[in-house]
Amino acid sequence: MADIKQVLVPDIGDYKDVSIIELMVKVGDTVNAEDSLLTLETDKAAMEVPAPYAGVVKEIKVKVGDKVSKDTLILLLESTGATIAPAADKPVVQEAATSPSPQPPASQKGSTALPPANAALTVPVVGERMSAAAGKAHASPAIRRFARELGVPIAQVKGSGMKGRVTKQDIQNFVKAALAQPRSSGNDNNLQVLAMPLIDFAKFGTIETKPLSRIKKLSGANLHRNWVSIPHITQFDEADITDMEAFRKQIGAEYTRQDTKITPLAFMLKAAVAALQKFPEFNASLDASGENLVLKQYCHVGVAVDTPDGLMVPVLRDVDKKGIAQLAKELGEISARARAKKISAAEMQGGCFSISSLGGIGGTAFTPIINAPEVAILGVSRASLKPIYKDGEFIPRLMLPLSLSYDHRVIDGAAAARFIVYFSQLLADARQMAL
Ligand code: CAO
Repeated sequence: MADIKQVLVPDIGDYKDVSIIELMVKVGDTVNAEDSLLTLETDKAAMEVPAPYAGVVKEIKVKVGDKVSKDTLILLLESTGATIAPAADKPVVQEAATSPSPQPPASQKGSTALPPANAALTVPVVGERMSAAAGKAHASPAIRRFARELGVPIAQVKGSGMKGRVTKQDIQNFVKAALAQPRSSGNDNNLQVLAMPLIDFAKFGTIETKPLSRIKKLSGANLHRNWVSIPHITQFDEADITDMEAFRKQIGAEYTRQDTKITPLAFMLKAAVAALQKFPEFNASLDASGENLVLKQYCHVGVAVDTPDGLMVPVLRDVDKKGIAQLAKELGEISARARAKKISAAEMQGGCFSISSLGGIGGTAFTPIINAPEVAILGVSRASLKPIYKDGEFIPRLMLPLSLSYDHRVIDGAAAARFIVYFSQLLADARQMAL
């Protein structure tokens, strides 16, 4: 008779109501003792919960986003009779060994019971999950986070630990080897800057400390890397969108009845595609050596979406093959899903170019940060009526401010000016986009 057992959250110390951020199994999966079942994360730590014995997953009782504590029922596992994981119910705190944060000086070490912000809690052995057979790196959440923060593609790191696990030392060796590469490499991050001073803000008044959201922590590390490692230049222009707006309003009512809101951004996606096709070095990335340009034959465009938890950039696929109404529909759907935290990591990958529109909010110009490995990003601000001198008189025209940031290693200033002028002309005469 089938031996179906309940798998509960093991003892996770003082933590209660911890969020599930990843489920690693589904119903029907066969797991070995110690294979990871799910990842839990608090603001301060991440940990994986191992299978206490080998078996087949019969039913899953939790989902991503659920909050669990010790003894919460996770799933039902039909035992296949293999070994019980030793110490699977005894999580271990991995601190200095895995934390990417520098240790504070002795004078600042307090009696705090919690691990430092980036430390990870893992259950022994199983922390290093991921099947090598599946072609993924064997690494604990803390090691993966460490790699992410350093911008190290963990799949490229050869693991020297038990069963090929990637260790902290492997990541450090990978970084050392990368730094030893010739300086022409596109990945040189060896910046020597002063450390930020440690400031006790409470000295100056009442304060409250609020942890950054998970999205902000992840996107912050990427933004920082892109900001310091790419030589950015931002080229500004204004597009006359008077006629485009008249047309958009004319067709808008009809599409609103079909539940599609056509905003200026849908037209800009289309114009961006035409400009990317005319200037292919904008639809490109530097390869890992920094010496070759990878030109893309596809056209996926990322759109920055402001969500309550921070900035997300989901990618609209094959924008060149879609019309303005379909793009508007997809834009509405993808931004709604981003705000509802229903965008997968895969949906934020593969972009060729990004558009960041703050036009619905306001502002006259800004300098967007390039979303590497892309080489350019278009910032859009709020259109306003301006007096434009034409045929001997000033006439009111609706002008849209554009800010194009580009990677100066790949794109020359003249090419950027040509790109943005062409883009502006397309918006000024939207009929050209149909050609
Ligand atoms: N000028 C004037 N009005 C504009 C405009 C512009 N450039 N762009 C949009 N609008 C109008 C729209 O037409 C809409 O008007 P109505 O409600 O009267 O129809 C209104 O502003 C709101 O538009 P929206 O913001 O809802 O829709 P959108 O398609 O323009 O943008 C999205 C969608 C998801 C990009 C946007 O909501 C968003 O999140 N923007 C923030 C992106 C961000 O944070 N960027 C900063 C990243 S740092 O680089």
